[in-house]
Amino acid sequence: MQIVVFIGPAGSGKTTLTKEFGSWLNKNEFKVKYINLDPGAEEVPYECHFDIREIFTTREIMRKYSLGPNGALIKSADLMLEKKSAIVSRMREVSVDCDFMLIDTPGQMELFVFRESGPKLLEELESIGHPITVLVLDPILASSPESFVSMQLLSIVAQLRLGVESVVVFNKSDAYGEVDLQEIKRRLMFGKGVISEMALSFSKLVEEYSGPSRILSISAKDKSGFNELMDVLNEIHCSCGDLT
Ligand SMILES: Nc1nc2c(ncn2[C@@H]2O[C@H](COP(=O)(O)OP(=O)(O)OP(=O)(O)O)[C@@H](O)[C@H]2O)c(=O)[nH]1
Ligand SMILES: [Mg+2]
Repeated sequence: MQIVVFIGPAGSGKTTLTKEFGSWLNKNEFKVKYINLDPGAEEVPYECHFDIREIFTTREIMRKYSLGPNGALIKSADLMLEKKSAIVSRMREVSVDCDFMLIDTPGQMELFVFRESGPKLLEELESIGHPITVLVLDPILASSPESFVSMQLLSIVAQLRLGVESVVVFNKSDAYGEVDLQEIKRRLMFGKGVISEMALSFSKLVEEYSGPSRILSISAKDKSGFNELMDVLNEIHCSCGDLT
């Protein structure tokens, strides 16, 4: 069984991708289970096999603790840690008879990655299967070579914090086109000044740890790039020694 955790900045398409990649997997005869870990979600477009909102919602937290939206989001992240055992135990039940467990996470990526709940939850999930994160990004965040490298670094930071391997997907290629890696590389090579030099050396460093095949352009809306995403997930899944 593969556990795929979709993380990423607000509005990058995590929820849409969870739904569309899941239905694509279904059509390819895989058994899929869906988990929603976003307590702030109003609606989710897929059938949840476990939904954090069964335990609490961000709206309830705002009322109960008289908090504003940001305070409630932080409290939600910390509650996730408090309720970790109950959450993982529900996930364990759900993991029976399934090929892929797809996990949707909150838009406030920093809460999942930098507070304790995300790393601790993923650590516990290792007892069920080997999680892989998919960092879902908007192509607008890679509009210059320097911002592209910043996103690569974000992926490395997520790997360091969460302790699991990560794939970067630039979503919404239907609207923005595919991210041209060759062109970015070329512009990085010929960039002038300290910032460009810094971007180039960071880019080399990132490639050492993740490789170019870990960056994909996809469209959740058009279901394009899913074969490539599947190939990379399988490659990581096999390289971590889990051949189930
Ligand atoms: N054009 C286009 N729009 C997309 C794609 N994927 C998602 N969107 C749109 O992007 C917006 C945000 O999508 P969501 O799936 O809710 O993104 P999210 O990352 O789950 O958002 P939060 O959970 O609120 O952070 C919606 O309007 C989607 O319809 C895509 O592949 N192409
Ligand atoms: Mg979402």
